[in-house]
Amino acid sequence: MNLSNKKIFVYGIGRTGASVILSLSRSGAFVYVWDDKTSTWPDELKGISNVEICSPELLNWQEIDMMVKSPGISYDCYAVKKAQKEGVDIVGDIDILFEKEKQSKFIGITGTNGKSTTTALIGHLLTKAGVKNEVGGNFGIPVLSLPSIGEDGVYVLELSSYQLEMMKTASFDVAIFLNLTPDHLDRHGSMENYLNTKKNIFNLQKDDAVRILGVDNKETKQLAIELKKQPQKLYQVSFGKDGADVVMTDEGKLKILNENDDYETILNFYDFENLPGKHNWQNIACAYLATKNFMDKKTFIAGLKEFTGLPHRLEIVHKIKDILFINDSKATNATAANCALSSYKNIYWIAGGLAKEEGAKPCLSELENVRGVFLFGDAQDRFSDELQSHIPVFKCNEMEKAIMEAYTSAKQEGLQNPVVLLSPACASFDQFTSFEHRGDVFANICRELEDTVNESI
Ligand code: UMA
Ligand code: ADP
Repeated sequence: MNLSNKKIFVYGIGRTGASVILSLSRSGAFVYVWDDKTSTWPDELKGISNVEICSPELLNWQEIDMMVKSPGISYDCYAVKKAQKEGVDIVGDIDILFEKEKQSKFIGITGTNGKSTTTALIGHLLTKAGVKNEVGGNFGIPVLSLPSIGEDGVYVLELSSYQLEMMKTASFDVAIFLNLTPDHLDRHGSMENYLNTKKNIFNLQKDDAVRILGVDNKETKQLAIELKKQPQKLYQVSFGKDGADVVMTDEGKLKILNENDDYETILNFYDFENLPGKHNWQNIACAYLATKNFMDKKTFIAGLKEFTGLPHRLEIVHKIKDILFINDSKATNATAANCALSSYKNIYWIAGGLAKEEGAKPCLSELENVRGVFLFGDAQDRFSDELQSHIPVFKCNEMEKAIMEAYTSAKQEGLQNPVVLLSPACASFDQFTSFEHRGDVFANICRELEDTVNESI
């Protein structure tokens, strides 16, 4: 992609936009930029050349060669419609990286849940095996801020539906689609549209590329039928279903169908307690398949043993006597929260925030181990209505009160190995700036709680 002297409109100056502007300006393009909320330049962009702020309404669209849109900006806006009308190509940062770094290998990871964990795990395993790699994308590191890694290097990219929606040229050597459950439906409109954007990850893959698909959801199972007709190697990954190429059995074994049509046992998930919960089995299985051409089984197992998981995902942030405090702030939808609820006994569940379309109802099947739910934030009344005929509900308004009440209940009940679990099943933006902020606040309050207890002893 020769960008020298091209005129490019960059819409959005968040994390993606800032890295795009820097990269384009270094390539010799002239960049017009706009952001609906920011009227000041981020520090890293101050003083760079060939960049000018211009609103889409004032832009001379006839002279624009390309528009780069940030993933969070919907297609349903003036600038996108105008670009489409004027025949201006709308491109995302993933395609730009791919065009710049075609010589490298690309592993892409998508799905509703488990993307970040699987992405980080693959990056960690490659590093342990001595394979040069860079990890980024929806993971929080914009792809155009990643360094060039040459033909021996591997880009491991977490891809959101918003990024996949824009992708038109990137081709993944290995593409993983973990699972699909309702999320982001406000943006995509229907599960069908959500699926269609996600399955873009398999588009444009070369015939010798690898596809890894979790087939335990209705939509992904159907997709597998379509993909099986195509030449790329497809691994169907499933919890206990006969017939899948890769099976996670009830006993905790990872089994893979070999050339003789026999299932070969690769590992026992229970040997890796650093990644708790059955949902992590899916992440481990997919990471195994994605990395098996880069390392032997021994190296994989040694690397897996050392992986400690990511912050804000079932992260033990504190312990007071035998009460564990677990931060699962990244559970921003009910399916993710369900995984947490099925991973422990005697749970004092802290939930709330901005509810997704499906609310807390998908959690009704996983309440067996929940002693009570302590609610906060915008979703409090709705969650209370949905849950109160099933488990004790405590409306706490704020996170701090929810923690105090959950901790008090856990102490009073005196059950074995109790867990105070933040797994909100909601977005964070009503009371926090991000899921990380929400998780940090949770961890800090838990720590203060211990101090208070110690002081009172
Ligand atoms: N903006 C406008 N007009 C709009 C909407 C936004 O001008 O109509 C501007 C905002 O004022 C802001 C900028 O666009 O300044 C933000 O762009 P963005 O929302 O695309 O966010 P970035 O900071 O570029 O971060 C994005 C991803 N965010 C989203 O997709 C919403 C980050 O994923 C990602 O880490 C980053 O690129 C680097 O690749 C975050 C996320 O929440 C973690 N992702 C969603 C998820 O995981 O569920 C998809
Ligand atoms: P993502 O990047 O897709 O949001 P994360 O790895 O950050 O995924 O995990 C987000 C939440 O989903 C966490 O609460 C975690 O416990 C849960 N989770 C992780 N892996 C899976 C999976 N394979 N299926 C369902 N839920 C998962």
